[in-house]
Amino acid sequence: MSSNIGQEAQAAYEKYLDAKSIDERIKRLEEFLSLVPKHKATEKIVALNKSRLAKLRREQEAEKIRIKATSKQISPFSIKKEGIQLILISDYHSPGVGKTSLLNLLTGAVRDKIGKFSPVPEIGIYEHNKVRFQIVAMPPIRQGAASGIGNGKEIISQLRACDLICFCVDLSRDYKEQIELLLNELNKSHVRINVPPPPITIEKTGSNKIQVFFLTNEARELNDVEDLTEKIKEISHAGGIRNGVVKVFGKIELDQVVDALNLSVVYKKIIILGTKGDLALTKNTFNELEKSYSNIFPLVIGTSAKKKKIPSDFGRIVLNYLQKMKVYTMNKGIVDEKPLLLDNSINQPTIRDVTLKIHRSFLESFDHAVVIRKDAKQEKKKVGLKYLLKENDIIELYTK
Ligand SMILES: Nc1nc2c(ncn2[C@@H]2O[C@H](COP(=O)(O)OP(=O)(O)OP(=O)(O)O)[C@@H](O)[C@H]2O)c(=O)[nH]1
Ligand SMILES: [Mg+2]
Repeated sequence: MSSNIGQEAQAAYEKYLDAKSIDERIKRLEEFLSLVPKHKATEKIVALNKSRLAKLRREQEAEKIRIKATSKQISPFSIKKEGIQLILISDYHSPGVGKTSLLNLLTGAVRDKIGKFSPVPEIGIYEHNKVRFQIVAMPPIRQGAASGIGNGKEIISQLRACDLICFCVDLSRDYKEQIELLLNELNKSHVRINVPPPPITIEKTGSNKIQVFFLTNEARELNDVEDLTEKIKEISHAGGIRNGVVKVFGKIELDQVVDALNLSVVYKKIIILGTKGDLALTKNTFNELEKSYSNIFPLVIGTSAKKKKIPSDFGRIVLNYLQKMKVYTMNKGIVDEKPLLLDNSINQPTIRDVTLKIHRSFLESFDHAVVIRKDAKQEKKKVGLKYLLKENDIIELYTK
């Protein structure tokens, strides 16, 4: 840079050369241009740097647009979970089954979106007996969603994390077509439906090859345990595990060993919500559907958003289906209005589960608990961590 630009401008120019970000470079270059004396000898330098500045501003603008576009792409599908999350889905090829209408019926949200195609998730909160349910109406699922078609990856990744998937099936149209498409895409995405996770765990270890342990009586009583052990070892080996501990807790099939090795397999509970139950012949369709899919879907609920019909205790039905037990905590004699939901699907919950649900520190500093059970002989009881809980128990924890 020539010496006739002055010291200050020279210093600003050097700062510009050192600047890392676009914003910083723009700022330094503006500074330089304001400091450099404007005359014939500096004309070219000024022009050159004005052009540089314009280019930087264009780059800055493009960067802003890019950031905005990416955040827009991510945001509608990454839903912050709240309460018990229910996701409504349907078959794209049978448009307008009534998901947005059901969401509106349950939560009062999105009234103005009914009858319009929903390209992004719509969300509302439904409350039943102080339990909050987040209801999400997803855009419908296209054929090929499992391989990403129609935001398939984003939709399915949300389904994998939710508490309950609700297939919304229009009862006035071919129900089989709608259900089969959804089943097919979920199956391809390794989502197992309405079956408990297999009673087997596989953990990798550093050495000792593959060891198999049968840990319950049910597991030990399986036919030909030795043969099974060999097969499990072979499957694990083929699945890339050279060293590991396999624990079997109950009756298992070999397919389940393969599933246990595949981390992308998830186990989800799914119900069917039959929609438009006010239309002609839908009663017959409902009965037929319920019967023909009873082996996969133990719970099918008929609804009509038009007639505002959905069971008034829908929340309780969902909690039962998810095998959630409701208990209440108490602090200094005041019972919390909001229930605590405990998982009652595998083992009956205990006080220990309550401490863990509230905060791990409660388990470490636990002394005893007092349980109030309204219909029990002894209504109030001092108990320990292993005490088995029942629905509607009131619990006060005491720490050391
Ligand atoms: N007769 C009748 N019509 C309904 C019912 N529920 C929804 N509809 C109508 O069906 C059409 C589609 O309803 P939406 O709730 O927008 O359907 P959707 O599943 O959200 O549709 P997409 O967002 O396109 O997937 C609208 O015209 C609704 O008025 C119902 O219970 N009975
Ligand atoms: Mg909709």
